[in-house]
Amino acid sequence: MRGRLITLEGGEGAGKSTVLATVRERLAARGLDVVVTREPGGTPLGEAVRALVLDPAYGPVCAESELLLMFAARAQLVRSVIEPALAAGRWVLSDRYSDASYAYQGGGRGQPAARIAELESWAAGVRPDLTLLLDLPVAQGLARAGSRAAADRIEAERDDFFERVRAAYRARAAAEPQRFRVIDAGAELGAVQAAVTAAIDAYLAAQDRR
Ligand code: Z5A
Repeated sequence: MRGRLITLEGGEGAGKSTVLATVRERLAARGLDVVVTREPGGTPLGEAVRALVLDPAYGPVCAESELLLMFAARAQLVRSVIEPALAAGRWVLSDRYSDASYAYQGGGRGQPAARIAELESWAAGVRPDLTLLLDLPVAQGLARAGSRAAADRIEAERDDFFERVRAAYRARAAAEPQRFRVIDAGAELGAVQAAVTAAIDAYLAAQDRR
């Protein structure tokens, strides 16, 4: 039986990396064989693209280049990691995926959604089965992210850019409620982890009924 692709999405400092372990453990406890990856990245080529696209030394980068680089990394990841894993019945958990392109390059940079959808269909070809959107106010996320190391090229954007990113994510979640679960990521960590666990358990229960 084909595996499932679960993605974690959200703005800066939303807590994706922090809750990823919770999701992985929940899936593994059910005996599922889980492959964890991230975007951009997850392959040697993708990690090289990540280093390029986040390095402030290359800025300013035009929106078209940024979008194509994200999909170059994604195409490689799908063909060499995601699709083989799904075909083998494994479950894939990805820290960001194509919704990030709609949010950052679409909402943030103004690239048309139709263009991104065409790239998604052609270059990626695999859509997530379940997406957990960790949503929190921009200022709160930036405060969390700001307490870490130096900002990368995209983290250095202005607040209005991140407001557009958040709005684009929320619009996608509203448009596809069957795929998205919106988690209040502004809550304290225990509450966020409990909400994430509940969302995963509900999804697994629904899979069992199929
Ligand atoms: N990008 C793009 O533009 N287009 C695309 O198609 C894709 C990506 C795929 C790299 O992503 C960048 O690429 C990203 C989008 C762009 N933009 N930037 N910059 P990334 O996911 O690797 O980088 P990130 O978004 O900067 O991740 P992040 O800031 O590390 O966010 P996070 O993983 O969601 O957060 P975290 O590391 O788990 O938590 C941040 C801090 O908050 C940390 O100190 C935690 O201990 C703390 N935290 C977490 N949860 C809580 C709660 N609940 N309470 C209190 N503190 C908390």
